[in-house]
Amino acid sequence: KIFALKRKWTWWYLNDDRNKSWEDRLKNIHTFQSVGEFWALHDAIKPPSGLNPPSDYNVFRHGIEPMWEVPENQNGGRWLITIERGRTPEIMDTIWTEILMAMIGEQFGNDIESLCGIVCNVRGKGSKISVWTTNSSDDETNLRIGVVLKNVLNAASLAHNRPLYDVLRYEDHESCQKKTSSGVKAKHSIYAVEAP
Ligand code: M7G
Repeated sequence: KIFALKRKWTWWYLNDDRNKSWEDRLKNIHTFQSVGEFWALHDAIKPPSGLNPPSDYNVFRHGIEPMWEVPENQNGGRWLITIERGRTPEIMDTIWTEILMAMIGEQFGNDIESLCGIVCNVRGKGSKISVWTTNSSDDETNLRIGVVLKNVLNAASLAHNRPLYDVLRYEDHESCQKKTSSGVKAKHSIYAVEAP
């Protein structure tokens, strides 16, 4: 039996070839619309921790390219989870798979229409996982998406018996593109554990 997903998703890979432009490094690997196809792909390719930095995985709603320039991302932003250098690589793989399952499993309800996809940036200096949303000014929707992420990751932290993250920070793509060494100011923050 084929367990159908509600919509199509495309998995992309940005390779580590530093001699090529960013656009030329980005390739779409496969579009899937069933649970079986998703797991076959997920298990056939390397987990994020097996990629050579700098490279990325992106899983986006079919039809949305994982780049700032397209209309769906032009005014968008991202919920960002930073994975410090010293953390075990499995943490990144777990966060990646947990958010992926939540996303293709429709745990965001109607807000999925505002969610474009998820990104894993594998970097030597510390990797990042982010969830891209289409309108960085739509605070209500972005905060609801953030709360679902928090719930998914807190449940996964319990299941894996270790805290997977400290904080989710929302920033708009525009400030990321203009970022200086001082970093980007977050528009919203959601902590894994609220301050007492
Ligand atoms: P990054 O991969 O988001 O973060 O951006 P990093 O600093 O952790 O590596 C690194 C560089 O990749 C940017 O400065 C851009 O040159 C390029 N780049 C990243 N993104 C997401 C895009 C994009 O959406 N479009 C284009 N044209 N370049 C991008």
